[in-house]
Amino acid sequence: MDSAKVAIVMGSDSDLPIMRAACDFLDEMAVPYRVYISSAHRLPEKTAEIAKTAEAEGIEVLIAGAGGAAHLAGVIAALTVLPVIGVPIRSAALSGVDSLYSIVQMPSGIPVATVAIDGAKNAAILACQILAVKDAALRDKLRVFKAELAAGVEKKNTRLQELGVEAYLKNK
Ligand code: RP5
Repeated sequence: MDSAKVAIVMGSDSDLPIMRAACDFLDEMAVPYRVYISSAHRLPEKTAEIAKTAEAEGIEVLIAGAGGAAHLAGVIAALTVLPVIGVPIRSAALSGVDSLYSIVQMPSGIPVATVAIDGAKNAAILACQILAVKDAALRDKLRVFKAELAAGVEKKNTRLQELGVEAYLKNK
């Protein structure tokens, strides 16, 4: 058994280019994870097994990304008491609004923490923040990450003040 703390599940390999951002952020934070393709509709028993065995396998947070009639995160949340973060994947027909509504509108008692459409990176950041409640080293890494975000905005603002709107946009 590995020491994975996060399980990333997605409904199809077509979700992988988006869900990869979650893998990348967990790699950056050196948080071990497992990644699965499963499906609430096409492979329901396997999805249930992933959800039911996660806790015993040492998983502490699950991230589930799916598009369209996106029931993956909700089904997983129904089968575990671990926190589940849902990533609505942008769909061709309805631009991901279908995915968003399917994931966010959970019935009372079975919450899924839903991020923005295609918000896989935010899902991983939130997963790290959940793990960091009892991991001071990870908390420090997240502080550095957020300080870098702030520094990036400061830098852009300084440049905007120096150049003005026209030149800033021309040199962007
Ligand atoms: C969902 O249906 C998947 O999560 C994916 O976002 C969408 C389309 O799947 P594919 O037809 O590309 O396999 O279950």
